[in-house]
Amino acid sequence: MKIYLNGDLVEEQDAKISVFDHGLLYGDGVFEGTRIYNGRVAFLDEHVDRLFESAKVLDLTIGMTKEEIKDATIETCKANGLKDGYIRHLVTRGIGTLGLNPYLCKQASVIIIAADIQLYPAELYENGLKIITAGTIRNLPEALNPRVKSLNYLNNVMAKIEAINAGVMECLMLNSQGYVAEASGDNVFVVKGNKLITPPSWCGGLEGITRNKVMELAANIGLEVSETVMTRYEIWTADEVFLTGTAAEVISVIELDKRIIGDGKPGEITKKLIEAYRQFVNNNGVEI
Ligand code: PXG
Repeated sequence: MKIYLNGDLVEEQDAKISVFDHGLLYGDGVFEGTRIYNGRVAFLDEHVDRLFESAKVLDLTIGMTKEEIKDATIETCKANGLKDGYIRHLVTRGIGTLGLNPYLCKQASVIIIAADIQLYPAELYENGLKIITAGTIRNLPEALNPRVKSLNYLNNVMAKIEAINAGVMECLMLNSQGYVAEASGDNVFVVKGNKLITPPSWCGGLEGITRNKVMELAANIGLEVSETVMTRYEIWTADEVFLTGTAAEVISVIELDKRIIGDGKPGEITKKLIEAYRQFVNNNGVEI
């Protein structure tokens, strides 16, 4: 596998960074996860825009233009002959001293990995996902805003540990006020009648690119879509619940904390949106 590392395509075993890189020392950096479908990169502009926005919040200078990052992405996909897969963009603060000061790091490191993707088993798309509510609350937007896709993902890792230890693969994360924020690596949606709701990102979630597309697709099939503050009341009383994310796409949630949601199987609206999303990503994107 060839990895893009600071302007070069290098073999995986040569793709190394310094132990003095602040990405490692402090989780100081940003990332993106993007999919390749049918020889096309899905939502490349959106992911690169979010990468730059996350970097901007951290006052991290990437040292490449958006166009250069996009060209490097396509080049990396080509070098690995990928038709379907997953791209991880990483921008770290770069090499510095054993001190927090990011301004002593001269140059950011830019890494692009294009690889195969590990997906949820197909069976879970047929039957739905069981999740728990994590005790770990989502990072406060007033502190490290969850809209920043930073290399410090410990908040989500802590929640994921709870999910796995409870025997499930995902979890719901609440914010400090008890409102629903998102899942550890996905956004959350509730269907009730003809209404589709998802929390606004100020409740403590990433503004998911899948989420935004699904809101558009849902409006196209006649649903009344809104960003609404919600508690678990909305989930307990929902007709359908589903998660969205680059890796998961759209996936039904059928249980929360062992309590059945709706009628305990993927609902008709969720199924329609799974299909509409797959249709979209298989027919759009930037050609490799
Ligand atoms: N919330 C969080 C915390 C995420 O990390 C999403 C929501 C969904 O956003 P997008 O833009 O992807 O619709 C994410 C994205 C992985 C993996 O390997 C996780 C994500 C993306 C790609 C891979 O678990 N999370």
